[in-house]
Amino acid sequence: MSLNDKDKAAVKALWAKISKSADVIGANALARMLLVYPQTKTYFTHWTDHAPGSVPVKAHGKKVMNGIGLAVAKIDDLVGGLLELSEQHAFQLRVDPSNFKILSHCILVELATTFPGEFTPEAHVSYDKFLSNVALALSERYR
Ligand code: HNI
Repeated sequence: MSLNDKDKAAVKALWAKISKSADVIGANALARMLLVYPQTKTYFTHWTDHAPGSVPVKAHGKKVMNGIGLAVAKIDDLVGGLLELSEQHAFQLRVDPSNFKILSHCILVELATTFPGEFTPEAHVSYDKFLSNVALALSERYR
């Protein structure tokens, strides 16, 4: 489902409030993914530690949220804006695209628990649509 102007405004408004906490959200979302969906750990066998709060989890959580920040900036053209990241995940990292939905869900859970006041039903709907579209854009180069 494509994002309408209301969704885009809601995504940008919440991002403005939470972007300073992006590193923490990313690290927690990633840690949650690795714990709850242990099959995702197969992509990170080169790490020495997969525990919540570990150095690689924190560093990678930050990178992922940089990607989400890029997506917010490119919200009017997610496919074009995320093409390079899609290319990397498809051809270098070889991540099965079904995992994008899993991580998106973990990000939503983190947003909801960290910002219960700001994560209104309206923000929830718009972020759900936004992250679905991010996952779709990241899948672009797999076709
Ligand atoms: Ni992903 C690297 C963004 C989902 C596995 N990933 C990155 C980088 C960004 C990024 C940014 C760094 C690229 C670079 O170094 O130039 N990843 C995103 C985003 C999502 C996502 C925005 C979805 C919301 N990645 C996933 C998922 C997996 C995944 C779901 C696997 C389960 N990503 C990786 C791996 C790397 C990676 C593996 C390389 C990590 C490393 O240690 O080098």
